[in-house]
Amino acid sequence: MNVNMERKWIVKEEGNPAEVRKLAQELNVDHVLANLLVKRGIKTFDQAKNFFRPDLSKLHDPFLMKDMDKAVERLNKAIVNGEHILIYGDYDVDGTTAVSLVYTFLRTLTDKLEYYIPDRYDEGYGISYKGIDWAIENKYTLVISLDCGIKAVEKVEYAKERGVDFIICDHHLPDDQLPKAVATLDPKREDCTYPFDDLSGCGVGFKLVQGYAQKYNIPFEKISHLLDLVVVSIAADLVSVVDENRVLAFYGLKQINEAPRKGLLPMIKLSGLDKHKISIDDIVFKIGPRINAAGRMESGRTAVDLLTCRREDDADKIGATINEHNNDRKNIDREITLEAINMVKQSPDFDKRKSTVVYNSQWHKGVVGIVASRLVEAYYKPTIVLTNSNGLVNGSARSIPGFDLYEAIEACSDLLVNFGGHMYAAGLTLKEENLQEFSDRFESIVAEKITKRFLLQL
Ligand SMILES: [Mn+2]
Repeated sequence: MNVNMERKWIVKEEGNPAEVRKLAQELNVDHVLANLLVKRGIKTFDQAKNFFRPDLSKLHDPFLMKDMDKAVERLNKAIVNGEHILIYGDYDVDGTTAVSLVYTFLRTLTDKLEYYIPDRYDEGYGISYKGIDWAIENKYTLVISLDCGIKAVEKVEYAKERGVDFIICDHHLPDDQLPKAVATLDPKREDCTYPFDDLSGCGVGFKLVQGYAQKYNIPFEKISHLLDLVVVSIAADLVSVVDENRVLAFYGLKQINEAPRKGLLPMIKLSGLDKHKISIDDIVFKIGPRINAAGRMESGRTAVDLLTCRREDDADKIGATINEHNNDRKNIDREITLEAINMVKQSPDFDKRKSTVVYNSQWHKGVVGIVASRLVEAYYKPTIVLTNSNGLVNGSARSIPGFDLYEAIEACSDLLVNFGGHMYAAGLTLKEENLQEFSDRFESIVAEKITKRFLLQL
C-alpha cells in the first residue's frame, strides 16, 4: 500500500536566542534542551518546573468556568429531590469515558441514574430527538450531556418545553447561538474566561465533578481515582498535553499504573501491555482503539458498561466481546481498504484528481473512517469513503495537514442531508442521486483551494 509515501517535515522555528540563553542558565541545562522548551512556550524557571513536575495544585479552579455555579446547583437540586438524571454522551472514546466518569461519581450520590449513548448509525453524532424522547418517556428531568450538545440549540429547546433540563459539558467550538441549557460548560465559549480551553470532553466532565466536590466538601482524594478515564480521553482525543491537561494526564497515568479501574483491566490484558508501565502511546494505539471498537461494531453503551463495571469477572466478559469486535473490525477494514485502493487505481483520472472519493453500498459502515485514514496515508489527498445505510449514502472524510476539509464539505451543503465534524475529520450523509454532483463539486473545491504547500512534490 506504500504508494510514493513521502512525508513533509515541518520543523518548528528555533526559539528566540536570548530566551534560550536565559532559560539554559536558569535551569542549568544544555542549550538544546532549553531551545526545545522555549519552542513549547516554556520560558521561565517556574514554567519549567510545572512542566516537569506536574502538581495537582496547578489544576484551575472549576468555578472559573462560565456557568459552573449554575451547573453544580442544578445537579445538587436533582440529587436532593430524587430526580431521574440521564447522562448522555457520544459513542467515541472521549464521550464514553466522560459518561463513565460522571456516572461513576454520581452513583455514589444517587441511584436514580442512567446513561444513554446514541446509536452511531441510527441517531448519529450528538444529541438526538430519539434520545430526548426516551428521556421524556422514562421520566428523566435532567440530562447531563458530555462531549456534545453545544450546537443542539433546537433539541435543547424541544427538551425544555417538555420539562427536561440540560447541563451541557462540551469542548467543541460553539456557533453564534448557544443552547438554552440550565448551564453550558464549554471553555471555548467566547464569554468563558477559563484559563485553558483545550480540555477534552471528559476533562470538562471532570471539572463538573470537581466543582461539585469542591462546593459540597467532598475531598479531592475521593475523586482523583477518576483521572484514569481523563488520561484515556486526553490520549484518544489528541488534545494537547500542556497546561492543565499535562497535570490531568500525569496523575491519570499514575492512577492507571497503580490502581486502574476494573473495566480497564481486560483492555490492558488483551492489549498485551505491561501492567504498571502503561504510557500515553499505549493508550493512543492499544487501549483507545479497543474502546472505540465497541462503538463501531456494536454500541458505545458496551464501552460504558465495561468502564463502569464493578466486578472483575463481568469486566472480563465484556472486555472479551469488545476485543472480538476489534479483531473483526481489523479484518474488515483490511479487506475494504484493498477494495477501495483498487477502485481508486482503476479510476481514469486518478493522477489528476486532488481528492479521493469512493463509494460502495456494501461496505461496513463501522470502518469507513479508518479506511479513509488509510487512503489518506496511501495517496495523501483529502478523502471521503462512503457506503449505504438505511437508503442513504453516508460516510467519513479525512484530510491532510493544513487543509480545511470541513469548509470544503460545507460548500456542498445544499447537496447533503447532514454533515458534521471539524477541519480534519467529518461525517456526511446524502441522497444517492446527488452523489455524482457532490463528488465533482468536492473535487473542484479541493482542486481550487489546495495549494502546493499542502501537497507533496511527487
Ligand atoms: Mn471530544
